[in-house]
Amino acid sequence: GVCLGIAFGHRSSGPKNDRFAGNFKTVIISKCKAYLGLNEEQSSENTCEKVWDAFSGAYVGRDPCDVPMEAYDSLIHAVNPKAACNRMLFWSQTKDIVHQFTEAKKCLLTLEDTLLGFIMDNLTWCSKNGSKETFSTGCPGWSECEKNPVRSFWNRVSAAFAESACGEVTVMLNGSVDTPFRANSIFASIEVKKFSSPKMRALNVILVTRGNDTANCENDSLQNLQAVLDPTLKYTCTEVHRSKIMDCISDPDKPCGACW
Ligand code: C8R
Repeated sequence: GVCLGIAFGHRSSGPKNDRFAGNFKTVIISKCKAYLGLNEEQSSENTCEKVWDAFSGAYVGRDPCDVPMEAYDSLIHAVNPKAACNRMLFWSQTKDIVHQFTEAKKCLLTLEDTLLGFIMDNLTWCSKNGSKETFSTGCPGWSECEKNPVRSFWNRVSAAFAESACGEVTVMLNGSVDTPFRANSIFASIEVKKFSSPKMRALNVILVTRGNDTANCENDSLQNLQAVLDPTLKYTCTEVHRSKIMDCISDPDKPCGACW
C-alpha cells in the first residue's frame, strides 16, 4: 500500500529510524493477529496489513498537533466491526474496574474488546511534518493540543463505537468524583451525542460507589446527562457499591445478572 511504501519502503532514512518505525508496526501487527486469533471474527489473510496501512496513513508525515479525527475515517471503514446489541459497555473515569469486569465476565464488551480498541490500548504514537517515522515518546500530551494523533484516534473510534450502539446499553460511571458525567470527557462530548433510538432502546447507568461517596443518582451532572440524551431513550441509574462488583469479578460462579 501507499502508506507502507512511505513509512518503510526506503532504507535511505537510516537504519535507526527504520528500526524504530518497524518496531511500532510490529507491535500493531502482532496485537492485531493476537486479537484475530482469539476472536472468531471474519478476517482475511491481509486484515492486519490493511489495518496498519490505514492506521499509519492517518498520522505519518503529519504535524503531531494537526491530526484531525477524520484522518482515521479510512481505518474505521477498513475494520467495520459488527455491533454486539445489548452487550455494549461504555465508561468514564472507571477504566480499571470496567476492564477487570469484562475480563472476568463475558456478558458485556467495551471498545477495548474490539479490534482497534484492543490494539491501541496503552499505546502512544505520533510522527512529524514530512517524516516517515512513528515515535512513541516526545508526542504531545492529551491536552497539549487537541488534534494530536492519540486523542483524535480515541475520539474517532469512540464515535464509531457509540454510533453502532443498539438495544440496552450500559455505562459505568464513577460515584467517587464530584462530576461523574464530565462535560469534556469522550463519553459526554462524543459518545452520548451518537446514541439514538430506535436502534438503541435504553441507557443504564451503573454508578460505582465506595460508601462515603460524593455522588449518587441525583447528582447534577447525571441530570445533565438525562437532559442531553435522546428523549425517546429509556434511562435508568443504579448505585452499586464497588465491593459488590469486585466480589462478582472474583467469583466465577456469579452470573453477570448478579453483579448489580
Ligand atoms: N474510550 C475513550 N478513551 C479511551 C478508551 C476508550 O475506549 N480506551 C482508552 N485506553 N482510552 P476518561 P472518557 C484512554 O475520562 O473520556 C471510549 C484515552 O486516553 O476516563 O469518558 C470508551 O468507549 C482517554 O483519555 O473517559 C468509553 O465509553 C482515557 O483513556 C469512553 O470513551 C479515558 O478517559 C471513555 O472516555
